[in-house]
Parts: sequence; structure tokens; C-alpha cells
Amino acid sequence: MPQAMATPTRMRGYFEALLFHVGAGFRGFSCGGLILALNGKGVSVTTLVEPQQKIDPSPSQMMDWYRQMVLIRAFEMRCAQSYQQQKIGGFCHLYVGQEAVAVGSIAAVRPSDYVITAYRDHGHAIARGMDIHPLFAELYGKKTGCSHGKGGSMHFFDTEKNFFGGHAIVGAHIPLATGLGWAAKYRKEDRVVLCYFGDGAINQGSFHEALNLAGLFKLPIIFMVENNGYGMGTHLHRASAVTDLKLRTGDAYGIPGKDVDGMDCVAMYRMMVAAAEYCRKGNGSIFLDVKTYRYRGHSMSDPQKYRTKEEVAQYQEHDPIGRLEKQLKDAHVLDDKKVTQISDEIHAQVEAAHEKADADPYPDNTEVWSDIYANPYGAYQV
Ligand SMILES: Cc1ncc(C[n+]2csc(CCOP(=O)(O)OP(=O)(O)O)c2C)c(N)n1
Ligand SMILES: [Mg+2]
Repeated sequence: MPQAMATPTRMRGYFEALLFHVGAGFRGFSCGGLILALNGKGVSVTTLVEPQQKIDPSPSQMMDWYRQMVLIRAFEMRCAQSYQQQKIGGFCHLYVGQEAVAVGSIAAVRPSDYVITAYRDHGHAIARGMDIHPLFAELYGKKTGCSHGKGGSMHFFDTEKNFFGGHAIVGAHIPLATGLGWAAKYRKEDRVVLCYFGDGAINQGSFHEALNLAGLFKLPIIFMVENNGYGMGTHLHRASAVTDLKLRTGDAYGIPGKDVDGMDCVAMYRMMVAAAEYCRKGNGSIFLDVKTYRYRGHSMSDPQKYRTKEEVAQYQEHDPIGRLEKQLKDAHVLDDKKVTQISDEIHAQVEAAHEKADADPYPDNTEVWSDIYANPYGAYQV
């Protein structure tokens, strides 16, 4: 059927779009990068954030991102192997395919900024600069793990690096991000919060409560949905009434939204530079609908009956690592020989960290009683 043909569905779409714009005319209007929102106290005008197209990352920055993405992927492939060898207990959700999101975004902010994410957290931890040995140790339940072997795959954590996890319950960490944003603003600290979550979290009540408060208090938070199209085996179109996710935050919570190509590390970086600047200037929060894709199943135990191999292959053609590799080759800073050298180095690094963690001791039995309650006032006394 020709693209422009007016089918009943298409006609209904036009009609709905017309109604939306007429409705928007009464609430305010949007055009030319401006959002005008009417509220009870008058009119507030917010300039929409545009990606910083003029910012060209240097070849050495891009090489650094390339190495990070190759490291994340090699780490994940080793995790898949270790899971099959039953070295990893509990769930294990791999980040393969989504590497450019964590790497491009974290590269655009400062070490003092806060990072918090959901359970698919391996990529964020590595992009935040965590060493991979305590990560393997955490997966294997070892004493040397970043959460003393008691958290596992979904609970990587490093407060010294301002990485606040690793959270298993869908949407539960989004209010924590609002709390981090509130703390930064209350203490007058120049920090932004990077909060990542999946498209499955968008329909949780916690998402809406957290965004309402972030919008109300104009908190410096970049809310990022890693929109990989699926919440477990359910496609976004089967779970969300409105699938253009940025429409759900602007009018509702006064938080402007943008789409970003999450398969392109450079695009991700440019958008994040602008988003962080917007937040640091005291404008409030930003919402990014980051289009990405996971190549592996939801978790290691997913038979993936809800999608075809052809669909996965289509996305793999736009692989974020391959894309950055091509950009670097076009810029003559990378060639096939160097690609092989980097790959060999990183695979050796991953194997060494895995072997070390595998040989590490398990925690003592007494560890069962520690890290249960935070008690900043000393031992509880009756
Ligand atoms: C409150 C809650 N409900 C259900 C689950 C089970 N669950 C784990 S992951 C998941 C899907 C989430 O998908 P999405 O947010 O898109 O993240 P992705 O796995 O794609 O990264 C569900 C329903 C959970 N962990 N928490
Ligand atoms: Mg998803």
C-alpha cells in the first residue's frame, strides 16, 4: 500500500492529531523550540534543549568510548558464559546492544554527578569507571564483590564514584533519583542526576510521582528511558496507550522531552552535553526517550518467542560499536590491525578479572547480619 494513502486508521490519526493541536492551543502552544506552559501562577517559557551539534568530540575521546563499549560487550559475553557454567546465581540481564547509551551519556557529565539505574546495570557501572574485578566477584557471590557478594547482577553499587545502583524493582529507583536531585538542590551543590530506566517503568505509579515532584521543584535530573521496545516479552505498543513517550512529561509535569538515537554514541553525547547544561542552569529536569535495542533476551532465561531473528538482525546492522568503529576509521584514527589489538587486550583483561574473582573467597557466615539497616546513630539500645 502506498505510504501516503488515507486508510481509516491513518484518517483517525490525522483527526486525533488535529484535536491534540486544538487542545494544545488552549493550554498553551509549542513551536520553534519553545514550550509555553500555562499554570495557575501565570506563563512560564522554557527553551527546549537541542543537541550540541557543534560539539565535536576529539578522536581520543571517541577512542576511549570505543574501548569502553568493547569492554562492556566482552564483559557481558563472559557473563553469559559464566551464567551457563552456573557461576552466577539469581537473575542476569545483559546490556549487549545498548552500550552507546551508558557510554555516551556518562561521558558528558562530571564524576561528581549522580548516576542511578535499574537492574540492567552492568554497562552503567563500567562506563562510570568501576573496575571489572569487583563486578565479576559480585556476580559470583564473592566477598570481594562491590556489594560484598550479597547483591548480585542487579545491585552493582559504588558510592565513591557516585553510582547509586543497580535496582531490581521496576520503577522503584526513580523516586530515589528525585531524592538525589532534591538533595543536590537543597545543599546548593552543582550536580546533576542521571536516572536510567526501561520503557516498562513508564507506566509505574512511581515514575509519575517522581516526575511530578521533579517538575514541581525544578530538580536537576536527566530522566532517560532506555527504550529498547520491550518490557520482558511485551512490546511497548501493547503496554502503553501513548507510545511517543516524550509527550507524557512535557504537558503533564513541565519536563521537556527529546528523542535520542541511543545506537549512536556521539549523538547520545551531544544530547547529554545540552541536557546537563540545561539542568545546571537551574531550568529543572529533562526527559530523554533514548531509542535502543537489546540483542539478548530480557534475562539469561528468556527464550525470546515474542520476536524474530530477522528483527534482531535488522538492529544489529546499526550496531553502536560498529558505528563508532566506522566513524573512527573514516577519521583515520583506527584500522583493522588496531581493532584486533584492542579486542585482544580487552578480552585478556576480562579473562584475568574473571579468573581472579572466580578464585576469591565467599563471604564469612557472619556477613548475613551486616548491611541490613543503616544506623548512623550507633547501635540500637533498649
Ligand atoms: C514492580 C515490578 N513488577 C514486575 C517486575 C518483573 N519485571 C522485571 S523486569 C520487567 C520488565 C521491565 O522492562 P523495561 O522496564 O522495559 O526494562 P528492560 O528489561 O527492557 O531493560 C518486569 C516486568 C519487577 N521487577 N518489578
Ligand atoms: Mg525495555
